[in-house]
Amino acid sequence: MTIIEPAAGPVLPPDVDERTFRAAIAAFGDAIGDENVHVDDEHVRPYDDRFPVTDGDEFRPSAVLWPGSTEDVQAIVRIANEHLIPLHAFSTGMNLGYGGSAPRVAGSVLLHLGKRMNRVLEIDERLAYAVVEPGVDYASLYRAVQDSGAKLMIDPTELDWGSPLGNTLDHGVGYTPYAAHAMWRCGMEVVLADGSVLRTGMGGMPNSDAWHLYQGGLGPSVEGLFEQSNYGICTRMGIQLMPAPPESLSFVISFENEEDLAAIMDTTLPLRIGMAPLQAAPIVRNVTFDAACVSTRDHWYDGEGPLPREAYQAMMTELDLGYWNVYGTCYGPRWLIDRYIEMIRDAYLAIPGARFDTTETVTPGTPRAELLAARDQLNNGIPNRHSSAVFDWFPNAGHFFYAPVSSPSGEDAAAQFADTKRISDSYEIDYLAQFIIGLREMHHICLPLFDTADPDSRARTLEMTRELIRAGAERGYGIYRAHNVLADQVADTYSFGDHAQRRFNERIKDALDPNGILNPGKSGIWPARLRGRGL
Ligand code: EUG
Repeated sequence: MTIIEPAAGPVLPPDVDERTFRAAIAAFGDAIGDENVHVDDEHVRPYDDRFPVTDGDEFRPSAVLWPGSTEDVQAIVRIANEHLIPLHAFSTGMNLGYGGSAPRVAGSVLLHLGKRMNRVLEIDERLAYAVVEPGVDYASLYRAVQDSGAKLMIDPTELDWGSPLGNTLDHGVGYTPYAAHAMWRCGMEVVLADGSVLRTGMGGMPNSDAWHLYQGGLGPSVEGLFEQSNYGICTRMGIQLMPAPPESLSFVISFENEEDLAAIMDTTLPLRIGMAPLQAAPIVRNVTFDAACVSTRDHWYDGEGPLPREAYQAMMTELDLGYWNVYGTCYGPRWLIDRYIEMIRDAYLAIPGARFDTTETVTPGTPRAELLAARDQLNNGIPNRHSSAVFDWFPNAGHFFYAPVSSPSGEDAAAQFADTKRISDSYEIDYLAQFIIGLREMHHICLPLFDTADPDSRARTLEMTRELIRAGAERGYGIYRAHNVLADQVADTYSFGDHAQRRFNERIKDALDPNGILNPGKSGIWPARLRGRGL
C-alpha cells in the first residue's frame, strides 16, 4: 500500500496533476454550482471514516460534490471522464464498519448523493411500495410513511441513519418479515459511466405502471449488477413495503451456555424455512453485544486482557440474560400470534435451561425489558439507534465487521463461534456478535472493536480481522460485504475457476466504465487503468 505524504493541498487522484484537478473542479462548479463543490478541509474532512483504519492518506478524498438531481450526476460523470477523476459515490455515507464515506482510492472525489437528493418521491399504499432517492434515511422514510397515513411497515436496519437505497445496494438486511432488502427492491434509475440514464425492468417502457411492481421485464435482470458494484450510480429506487400487520408480539429467549448455540440453530431452521411460525429473521446475540447496548465495559471489568469468566457471569445475572439470547416477533391477528408463540416457545424450551419471555411477561424496567423493547420497535418497522451504544463500550470505540454467510446449521454456527472466539481471545479482543437467520442462510455479524485513537489497537484489530477472514475461508465461510481495507482480500477468497468471478466482473467493468472513474476498487473490482498498481 502506498503511503502518500500528507500534502498542503488535496490528495490528488492517480494520473491526475494539480492543473487537471483544478480544471475538473472548476468544471464541476460550472455544472452544479460552486456552492455544491468543496475542496477545503472544513467540508471534506467530515467525510473521513469515523472509524479510521490508518493515520495515512490511503483513504483520503480530495473533494466533495453535492449533486441535486440525476442530471447533475450525469454532468459530473461526463466531466470525470474527461479528466480521469475517480468518483466515490455514496448515499448517506453512514456505512460504519465498512469504511463510512471514505473512498477506496486516495484522491477520489466524493459524490455525496444524499446531501441534496433526499426526497421520498412516491408512497403507494394500495400497491405497497415507496420510491426513494439516495439521501432518504430509515428515520425519514418512517416519518414520511407515517405522515402519509399509509398503513405500511418499513424494514429498518440496526441504526436509523442508513439509507434504504444505499443499504439495499450493499445487500443489507432488516428484521421484519421482508428482511432481505434486495428481495424487495424493484425498479432502479441508474446513471452509467458514459453519462446516460438506464431505467431497469419495466422502467424500460416509457409508459409502464409496473416499474416498481415487477422485477423482470424483457431480457436479463440487471438490477443485481448495480449492487456492491461500481458499474453505475443509482439515483432512485422502488422499495416494496409490507402492509402493517394488525398486531404483533415480540419475544426473547435466553440460553445459559455457550455450547447451546448448535441446538439453537438446529431448532431455528425448521421454524423459519417455511416462513412460519418464525415469520421474520430472528437474531441470536451473545451477551457481550447486549451488554454493550446498555452498559460500558469498565462496569464489568477494568483489568488487563480479555473479559474473565466472572464478567460474563455478572452480565448474565445483572442483565437477566443468557450467554445467547434469541429475539423475534410474531405478526397477525392475536389468535394466530398466540398459536405461533406457543410453537416457538415449546420448540426452544426443549433446550435445557432456556427461558422465554414476551413483551407482556418480561419484568418492566429491567435491561432485559429495555433490550426487548428496542428489538420490538425495529421488528415493527420503527427505526431507532439503540445499538449505537456499542460505540461507547470503551472510550473511542470503533469497529470493523467480520460477516460470513453460511448454512444456518448448528454445526456451522458452532464451528464459526469456536474459530472466532478462539482468535478473538488470542488477540485479547472482545467477541461481540449476532447471528441473523434468513430463510436458508445465516449472517454471522461480528464487530471487532478497536480504539480509534490508538494506532496499535487499530492495527491489531485489522490483523485479527484478516485472520478471521482466512480461517473462515478455509472452511468455506464467505464474507458478504467488505470494508474498503478488506475488499481485495475478501474478493480473493471467491476464487473458483481461477478467479472466474473476478475476470467476469472486470470484463463488465471495462465495458461499462472504460476510464475507470466509478468507485474504483469497490468490492475488489478494479478498472483496467488502475489494475495491478498496488493502490
Ligand atoms: C448488522 C447486520 C449486517 C451488517 C452489519 C450490521 C447488524 C448489526 C446483515 O448484515 O452487515 C448488529
